[in-house]
Amino acid sequence: MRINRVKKLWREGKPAVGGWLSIPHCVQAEVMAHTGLDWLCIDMQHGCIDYSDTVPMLTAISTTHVTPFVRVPWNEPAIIMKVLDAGAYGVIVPMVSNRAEAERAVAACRYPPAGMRSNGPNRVLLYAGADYQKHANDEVACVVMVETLEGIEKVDEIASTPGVDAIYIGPTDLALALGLPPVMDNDDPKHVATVNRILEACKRHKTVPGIHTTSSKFTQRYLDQGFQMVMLGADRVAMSNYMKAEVARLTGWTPMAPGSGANSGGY
Ligand code: 3PY
Ligand code: MG
Repeated sequence: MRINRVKKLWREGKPAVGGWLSIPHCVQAEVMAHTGLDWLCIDMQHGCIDYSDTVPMLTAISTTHVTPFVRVPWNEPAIIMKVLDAGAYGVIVPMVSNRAEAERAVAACRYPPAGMRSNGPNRVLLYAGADYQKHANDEVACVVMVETLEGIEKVDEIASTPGVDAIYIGPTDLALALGLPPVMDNDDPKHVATVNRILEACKRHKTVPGIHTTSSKFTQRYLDQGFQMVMLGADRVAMSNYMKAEVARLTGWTPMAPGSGANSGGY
């Protein structure tokens, strides 16, 4: 089986930096896969992305050495198994709040006896190789998000759940859970303390710590703190920021007022 390059980096104690795909098309997925990142995540939770978009996006990513992840819309075994069958090498499961929910996510990612994943790999056999089922339980990454109040309180039981490879912090849901505005790159002391609390729990249980950002400044900060799965930038945001900055550089021409699509989020 083709190895999961990101899990190899984690096993070696190294970090992996990734990007986020919210636009439902294979071409921009391929463009993003040529930017030097270790992994890309196709966002089926908040991105405008459906299963029929996800499959060609996975195919586009597999023209490179970038490791493909999918954030599923919810902690549902059916969609977790279906994106793995199509070639995702890792899933990111949103809003996991306790041990039972973490176990549910793990079980969907692992073939018996470790879990309850149903046999039926399709496109992943072309990407991974014919011996996929033999090694999938070790190579597939099960990443659960901690971003709710209950999840913060129960972070130790989540981080110590067998089969959970990484905990990924969603900074804006985390902010809402703390009663703060949903700011992505967040300097609020309460937010910083909670991020550190989750990081420490990950270190205690030898689970990979991960977090979403929207800038190299915060990506670097979290890498320096020891996070090993850090998201640097999303396709939609990169496109929007770049064009707005270029528009602003021109003189002798009056640009139209930007639409309300001006964004501060990381999706
Ligand atoms: C959040 O900010 O809540 C996220 O889920 C980011 O991916
Ligand atoms: Mg979230």
